[in-house]
Amino acid sequence: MTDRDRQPEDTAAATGEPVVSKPYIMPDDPEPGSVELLQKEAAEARDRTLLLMSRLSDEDLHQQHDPLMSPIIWDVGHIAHFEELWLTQNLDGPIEFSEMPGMYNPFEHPRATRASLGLPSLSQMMSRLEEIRSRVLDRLETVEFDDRNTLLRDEYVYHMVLQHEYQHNETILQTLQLKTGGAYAAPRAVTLPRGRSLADRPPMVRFPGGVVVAGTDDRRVAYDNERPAHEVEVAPFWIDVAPVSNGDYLQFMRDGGYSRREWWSNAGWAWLREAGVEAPKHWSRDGDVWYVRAMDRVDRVDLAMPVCHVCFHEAAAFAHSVGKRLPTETEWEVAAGWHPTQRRMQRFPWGDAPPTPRHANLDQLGFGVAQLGAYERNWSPLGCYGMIGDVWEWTSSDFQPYPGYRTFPYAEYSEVFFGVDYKVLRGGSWATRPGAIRNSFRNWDYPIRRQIFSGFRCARDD
Ligand code: AVJ
Ligand code: FE
Repeated sequence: MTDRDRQPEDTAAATGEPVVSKPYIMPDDPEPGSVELLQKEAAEARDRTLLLMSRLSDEDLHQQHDPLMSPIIWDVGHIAHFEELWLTQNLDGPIEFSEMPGMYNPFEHPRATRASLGLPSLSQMMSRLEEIRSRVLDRLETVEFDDRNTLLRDEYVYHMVLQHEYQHNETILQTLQLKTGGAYAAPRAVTLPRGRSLADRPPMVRFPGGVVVAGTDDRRVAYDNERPAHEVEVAPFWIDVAPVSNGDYLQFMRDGGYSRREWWSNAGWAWLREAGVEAPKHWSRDGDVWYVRAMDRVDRVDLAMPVCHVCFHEAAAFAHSVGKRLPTETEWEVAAGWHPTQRRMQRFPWGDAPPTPRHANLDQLGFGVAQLGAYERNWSPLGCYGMIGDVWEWTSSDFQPYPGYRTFPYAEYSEVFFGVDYKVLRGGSWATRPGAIRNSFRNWDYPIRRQIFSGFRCARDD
């Protein structure tokens, strides 16, 4: 069934039954670059959006659950109108991002104001999704993938729109984790594998220094901020084999981490005074025992899981407390993908092949992080575990353009955010769809943000 003949009543949101879509590229998939594959991927992306919405009431969808987040129905409308903008209007001639319909234009309406926009009801939104998608699919039947059109070459604009939906799915999950009025009943569809002790591994590995190639020249799916590939001279450094665990982080807390001024930067201390927190977001305490909530599940903090929901300042303070620092984003990328003998950057820690459910904790359906060591394929050539999946990892780098950066196709994705206000995060989280992550992918947020699925690993100089 294509989205075109799908009726609103068939959808998960209408029936309340989750549609568990096939998450990964399968051997019987249509050929890469074919219209059939794009159709299939578009339907699969939409199934996931609808699955995430399937247990939410109209009220849940329209409410502002947190000032940092949009009402979920806004994300859904924005997904649809972004698709309309790029895959109908824009294919035959350039149009500007600012032509996005006012209500769904993120620059016209800050997140905290979006609940008062008079957003459509769920059933109106379902019709809107159908209507736009049917025009997109009609247009796809006749589109000519002309190599002289940089939007269409290698189906770039279709991959961009798919990734946009995937990214907003992660945004929706951040909102669902913050949901008011009862925890989100996560449609858990997979049981995450158990971890393996990494105690037989050294705690850190060393990069001997040298010239590497960071970034990518891929023009099929990479965003403009990942390009171009460029040589960087990297000094020798050490980096943690694994992300910082809850056990490590509890030790920091017990060592007085949240009250020892000397471990915090000035900005970090100022944030801490104002925020007044004593643990990662979504942690709670009963006497001496710490609990963590992931959607509707509350468990004792598992010492073997990577710490999640910490901000840059907490990550930097932890690193300082153990005599380390955060890696730069280049160091992170080297640790994730540099192949020492082939002298090239791999697309993923395990090689160039896309992830499967056995490679990393991605794709949302476990609805939480997995214990460290759970994925035996998730090792990089340098010897780092878990650089893709579970938690985004804070780096020490500001979000800046690479040398030779050129905006493509719109400045509102990256360019308007470049500067010293944002820190780069790498590697994706459990809430990231596999099509929206690779070693070169750059995420960014303010250093005070904890609503994202963020953890970190430490590095140090030689
Ligand atoms: C890359 C996650 C920072 O949510 O602001 C979605 C992704 N850009 N629509 C964001 C994005 C445009 C972006 N981040
Ligand atoms: Fe967007």
